[in-house]
Amino acid sequence: MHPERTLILVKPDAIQRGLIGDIISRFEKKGLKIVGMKMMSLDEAVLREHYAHISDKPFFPGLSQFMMSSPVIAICIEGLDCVDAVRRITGITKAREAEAGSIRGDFAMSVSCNVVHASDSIENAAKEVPRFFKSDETYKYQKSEYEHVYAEEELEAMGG
Ligand code: IDP
Ligand code: MG
Repeated sequence: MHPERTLILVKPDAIQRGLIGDIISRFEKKGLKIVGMKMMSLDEAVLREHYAHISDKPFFPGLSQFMMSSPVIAICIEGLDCVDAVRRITGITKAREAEAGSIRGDFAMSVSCNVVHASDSIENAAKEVPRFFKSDETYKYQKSEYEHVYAEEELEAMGG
């Protein structure tokens, strides 16, 4: 039971399709805290780094073009064990097979245009948040709904 931060990118297909609000709303309604959010354009250098694990795949140039086809919305989210929680509500990569109720399951059909990125592990989240957010672009604040989102011992694990 640990407080964590994770990175979301609302991808260009979601920007084009008017899904920004719906996607952010899913994270808010889950009880997660948004601690950073901005629109930004990605370049090849950041995409090569961010997608290093797939940069040798034949689909990588197309994926890169897609990710640069419009700005994205970067969101830093905080919550108890939230890396895993956010991956669960994101759904699997191939969106047309993603579980109904997940963001990809409800909003997308493609393996590539799958509306959101979410960090896949605590280690990667720790690298990805600073890749997209300078230290003064994320915030610490009290969220009054927390007393209804978490139990006492969970609030203590969150640091009060
Ligand atoms: P993830 O986003 O579910 O973590 P990754 O395997 O890390 O999936 O791949 C990163 C992104 O690369 C995917 O979200 C998707 O946009 C794209 N991608 C992954 N596999 C394919 C593929 O087979 N064809 C085209 N694009 C892909
Ligand atoms: Mg991934």
